Amino acid sequence: MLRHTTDYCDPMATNAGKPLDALDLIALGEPLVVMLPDRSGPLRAVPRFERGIAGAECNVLLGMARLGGRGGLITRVGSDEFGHFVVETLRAVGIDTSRVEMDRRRPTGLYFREIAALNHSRPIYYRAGSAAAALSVDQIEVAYLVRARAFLTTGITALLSASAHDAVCAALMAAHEHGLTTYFDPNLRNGLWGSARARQLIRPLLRYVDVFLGGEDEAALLTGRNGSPEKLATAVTRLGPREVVIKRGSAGAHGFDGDTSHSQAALPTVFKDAVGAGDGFNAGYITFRQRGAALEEALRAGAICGASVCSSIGDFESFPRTDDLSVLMSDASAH
Ligand code: KDG
Repeated sequence: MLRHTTDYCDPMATNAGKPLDALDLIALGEPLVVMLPDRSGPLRAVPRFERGIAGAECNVLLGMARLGGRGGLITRVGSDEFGHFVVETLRAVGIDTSRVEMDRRRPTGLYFREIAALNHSRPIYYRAGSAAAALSVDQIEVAYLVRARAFLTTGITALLSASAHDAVCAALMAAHEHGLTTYFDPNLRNGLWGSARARQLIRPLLRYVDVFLGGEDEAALLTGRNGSPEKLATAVTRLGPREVVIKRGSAGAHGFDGDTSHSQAALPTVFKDAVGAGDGFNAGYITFRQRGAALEEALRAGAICGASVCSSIGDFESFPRTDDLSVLMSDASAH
């Protein structure tokens, strides 16, 4: 079961001591309303759905909020019921929504999840022409970006539309120039405006990226190389990023920060669905790095958060809270 909006908030999460308007991370990306089926099988045979919130960048912000981080989102949603639902859900956990524009003509992006055999799920999108596809450079304000220590976006946003690609490019350049740590997850998928030209559209962005958090296949496509995770990580650094995490699903993750290289095994989980696991990994990894953790510890936090997300069908509902994560971290380091 999805939790009620107000339960997303971690009572242990505190922002005490931080300047009121300071943010740990600003993200740029499309929030989606997700409809989760109450049973497996083709959607034509599913009578009931539970509404949730999704979207890669939102998932990262929601995960970080569970761990006490404060984020802000730059985006567009429709001025419709789902748009209000998204804004209220994010606000309820303290995410700054002052840069969420509500569009009177375009709808909030929506997708349905279909669960096939063996728990493989398939997304079915209703996002073409969504409000977020009209993201543009007009929404990128340096004065807002510099409130944060870090910036994150994904290839989903970069490939939504030509104007969204421009916005991603402008935001990455500005964040990089103003000393924010810039994080990028390619999160490549079919069916978006730029999907067929992903390599050509994303490669030039990587020169403004500090930390690359991507899959093996994505790193191979973007670098034009194949090989071990170590080789792929080195190849990615040649495109710009100084720190690279290669996420490998059930084979774990490999990190390289210029000095150290470390491989983390995937952790066992009660598996329901992997969608959102990469975002959960990112939220754990970024939070730990921001708090000064070494590469190895941040990879472990990422692996625990990613594995936790796999234990529910929603994108982030089973993301751990601070106290649970501390216990899981000590258990994992004991093995
Ligand atoms: O990483 C999970 C997201 O990708 C999901 O919540 C939404 O598929 C999605 C998309 O394309 O934004």
